[in-house]
Parts: sequence; C-alpha cells; structure tokens
Amino acid sequence: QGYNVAVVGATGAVGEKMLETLEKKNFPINELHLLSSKRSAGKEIDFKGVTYTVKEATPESFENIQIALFSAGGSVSKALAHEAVKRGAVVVDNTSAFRMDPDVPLVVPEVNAEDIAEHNGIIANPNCSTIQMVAALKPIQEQFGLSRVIVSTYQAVSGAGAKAVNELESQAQAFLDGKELEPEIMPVSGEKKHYPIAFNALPQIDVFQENGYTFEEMKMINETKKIMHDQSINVAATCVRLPFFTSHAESVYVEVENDNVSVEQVQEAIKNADGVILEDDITNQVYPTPLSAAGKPEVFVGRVRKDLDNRKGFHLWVVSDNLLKGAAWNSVQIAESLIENNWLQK
Ligand code: 11C
Repeated sequence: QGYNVAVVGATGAVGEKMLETLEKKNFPINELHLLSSKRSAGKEIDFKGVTYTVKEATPESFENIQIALFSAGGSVSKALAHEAVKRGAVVVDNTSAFRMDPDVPLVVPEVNAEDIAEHNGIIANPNCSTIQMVAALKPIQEQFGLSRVIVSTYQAVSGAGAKAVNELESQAQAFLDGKELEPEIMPVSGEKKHYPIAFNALPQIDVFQENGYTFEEMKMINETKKIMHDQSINVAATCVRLPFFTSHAESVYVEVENDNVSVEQVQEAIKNADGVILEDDITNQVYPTPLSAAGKPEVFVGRVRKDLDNRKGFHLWVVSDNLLKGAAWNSVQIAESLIENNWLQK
C-alpha cells in the first residue's frame, strides 16, 4: 500500500534531497506529485526511473494528496499549507512559517516523536542547526538534566541556498586568480550590505532582531526550548557562516543538573542515542568534520570534555549534513512516523 505524496519545492536543493531520501528509504508511494513555483514549473525530474514534470503548486494541486512535504520557502507554506490541510493532506513543513505556532508540533523524531500525535494537519521541521543540536542534547537531558546551552555554529553556505553556493564557488576562484571580489549575496540575500564569504567568516546568518541576535540565533534558542519541552533551559547562540558547502558544525557548551557526571557517562549516553554517532577518540585524532558528515543522515558528536571550572559543564562538537538530517531526512522521518503510528488520520 502506498500514499499519494506531494513534494512542494521539488526543484530546490532540499527538494532534491527529499526525493533522494524518499527513494533511499523506499517510502511507500502510490502517486508522486512534484510541485514548485510558477518559475520552475515544467522542469523534468527522474524518480525511480520514471520522469515527472514539475507542476505549479496551487490549492487544487492537493486534491487527493495524503502527505505533502513543503520546502519552497515560508511564503509558499503560508499561502498553501492550510489549503493542503483543507483538502485532507497532512503537511510536513520545512520552513519557519509555523514552527513557533502552539498548534503546530515542532519535531525531531529522535527527540519528541510523540508530539506528532497532537498535530492539526501541519507538523513543522525545525531549523537545520537546531535539529542536530537537540538530537545530541536529548540523551544528556534525559540522563543528567540540562540547565544551560551555549552554542557557536560553523555553518555551510548551502543553508543559504543555491545562489550562496554559486557565490562561494565563483568568489573562491576569483580570490585565487587575484581578482577583486564583488559580494552580492552573503551574508543575507537582499540585505543592504554584503561581505565576501570566500576565505572569510561571517557572524551573521539571517537578519538582525531588535535584541541584537540574528533570526537564526533566535530560531536555535526558541526552537530548542519548544522541542525539548523545557522553557527554563537557558540557551544562547552565535551563528557564523563559513566557506564550505555542506554540513553545519557546532561547538556546544552544556550544563547538566546532576552532580559528578563523568565524560565517559556523557559519551556513553550519546553513543546509545538514536540517530547519533559518537566519533570521539583523541588518541587517534578521531572527531567528525563537515566533510566526513556530508551525505550521511546521522548526527556526529566528538570532542566531549569537561569544563575546567564548572563541574556541571561539558563541551561537545556536533556535526551533521544540513540538507539531510537538517532538512530532508528529518521531514521524511516525520512522514514515516505518521504512517507507522497511524497518526495520519485524525
Ligand atoms: C542556514 N539554517 O543555514 C539556515 C537554513 O529556517 O529552515 C535553514 C532555514 C530554515 O542559513
């Protein structure tokens, strides 16, 4: 038995990974509908040996659709997600449109799969940098309690879209050729000022908020508390864009609630967690990197060590493919959970 599935944003970088993931997981599909903006409609995409023509997403596109995976930007989700729900589809939305809506579960299946049961037609997929962090924090919270998180990120340009990827490619070449750099996209497309990303580090991801944090930083802060069901966890974030293509890396400082927790206990908890792989052996220089994590669906953790001053403090290095676990893989996992637990029909 299969389901009628729509992929909205099928021609984008995440849409492409959605299709790859659906194929890899052998997701039970009856009919597949590939949808996009008017601009990308008409393109052809192969899936499991069949060529599909991408169609413009309209409210009527969702007649007879049971599962709709949205990743075409917040404005498309705001315009069409409710139209899909009205027609009987359950929407897994990979944009920030509904994440903080109290009626919409925000889900990383390894952390809070049970929240899916509460859905009213829309389930939100968190921001990529949040997903990988909470997957690593969950076993720590569960076993030792968690009171504080301070994270600094090292994020890939693919998180900012295809134009950012192109800008890094051409700028890196221009730099090596000794040409003048003319940044047009980074840090944020449409912002009044742009900086080179090639051979640089930019402490701005998304736009600044009134409190001095960027929207990306506030996403990490607010989403973490919602997913982990604890508004009392203190979370601070500094998000930085670096010149590599795939995977986000994070330096994460946590404070646990229990006394006398050892590094070995934290490592063991992470090792046994679903979807998380411990790569931590400093004797043999083993730790994850953006390149080693790229193309893999898991979250990788290394460099676990105890803070030298706070006996409840630990430092971790967390790396994951931002387009897979950070986006497409997590969305398809949510869809699988809907089916496995009979949560599709309300
Ligand atoms: C980035 N984390 O790397 C962003 C991309 O809210 O789903 C994901 C944006 C989002 O720029």
